[in-house]
Amino acid sequence: MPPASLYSDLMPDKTLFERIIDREIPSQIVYEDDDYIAIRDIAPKAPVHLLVIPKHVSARVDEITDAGEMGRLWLTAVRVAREHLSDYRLIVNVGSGGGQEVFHTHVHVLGGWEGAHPVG
Ligand code: DGP
Repeated sequence: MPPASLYSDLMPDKTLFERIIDREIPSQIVYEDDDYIAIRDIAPKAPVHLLVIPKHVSARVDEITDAGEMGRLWLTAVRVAREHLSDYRLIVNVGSGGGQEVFHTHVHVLGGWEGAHPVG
């Protein structure tokens, strides 16, 4: 079981990102299709910081066991990234120890640094 998140404690019925998908919480949507949505991160860690989110909910990326589903997530992340950036990072935080705060799988797309970018 994934650790309980702050958001699931506050909103037991839906994840934060489900509320964004359902337009209950406003966000800046940069991409959407039947299966995915991409939004701007509310607290960007890079000049461009997007979140690519599957509409089919899993708490953590390692709950996705279907190769097609995993592949489509990464293909969508790359597609969204390339629409905004020529070079970029894709990051997934997994579990609270891995820095995950929202337990609805998502891929971070980060980029837009001019010159030096963060090491790591
Ligand atoms: P993670 O730590 O990997 O679970 O990333 C969660 C990200 O979600 C974090 O970078 C901040 C972002 N975030 C949290 N709340 C909101 C929100 O209400 N709107 C948007 N757009 N992003 C949010």
